[in-house]
Amino acid sequence: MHSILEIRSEVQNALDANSPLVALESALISHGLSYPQNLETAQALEQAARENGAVPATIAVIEGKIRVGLTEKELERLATGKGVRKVSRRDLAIAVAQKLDGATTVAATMYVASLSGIEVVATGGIGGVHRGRPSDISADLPELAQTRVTVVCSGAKSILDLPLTLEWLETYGVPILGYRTDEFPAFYSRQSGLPVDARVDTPEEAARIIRTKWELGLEGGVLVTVPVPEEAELPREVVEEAIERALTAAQEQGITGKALTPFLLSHIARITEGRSLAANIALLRNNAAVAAQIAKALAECQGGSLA
Ligand code: PSU
Ligand code: MN
Repeated sequence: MHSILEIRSEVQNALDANSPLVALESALISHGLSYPQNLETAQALEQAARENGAVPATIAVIEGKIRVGLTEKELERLATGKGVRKVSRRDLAIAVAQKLDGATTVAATMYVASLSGIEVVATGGIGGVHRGRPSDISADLPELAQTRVTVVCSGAKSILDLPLTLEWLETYGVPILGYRTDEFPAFYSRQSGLPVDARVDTPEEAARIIRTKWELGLEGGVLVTVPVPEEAELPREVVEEAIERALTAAQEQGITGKALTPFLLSHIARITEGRSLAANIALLRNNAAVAAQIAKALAECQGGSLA
């Protein structure tokens, strides 16, 4: 069997040179946003990573091949394709063996990033524990517990149960850093009222904690949380009301499982007349930029931090 990964040459060159890299998830392209904003956002995230000194590697499955780094055409294919499967950890083998197109969630992106040797993943919000359904836990959480990758995000999607999500991460030993914040961000809003484990104010401070964790032999990931830029923030009351309405609609229409997240997100965008969408795109771009800066700091902080 050939290598299970198809790594784009630009990405391979950066890996060989130990240059900074940022992996980007693709579920947000196929399932989080709609066309054409999804394609524009995917391109903007790659650009934000580049402008901040890292090579972007958007990860996806194309006709059964796990691709690390995509061409413009492939981004377009994910943004416009109808039958693109949302691929989390459990779906990876199915998508490969059945030669499907798949857009990877944070969990699957983390796994592929770690196989490739990429240390940082950027996204909007991770999955977590669903409100009122504590047994519906995103595969993103156990992935953070076991896979050695840093995930830069704006917290968990605010449609989730944030306190329960944080409890889960504590149980499984995932450190949560606040990037220039003392509070766990609430995706569309900058504050949640919940504390992070440590505040960091520079990419170097984040890199030092991440490297130290791994040097201590503590496997698994680190979560770096970055609040949405102020000018794009939505007031918490507005978000809460929109979420309540979306959750009620989901219940009435019997939406569950992997369809739930995309349903809630698009419903909330309609209720907030696009403001949630603008916030989502702004935080994604900002997270890609911060992720690139952390990747750079990590590249300059290779081992030895315990010495
Ligand atoms: N955040 C968004 N839009 C998304 C997602 C997160 O703003 O589409 C995706 C991510 O790919 C995340 C996934 O990994 O939702 C979690 O889905 P689930 O709860 O089904 O595991
Ligand atoms: Mn779920």
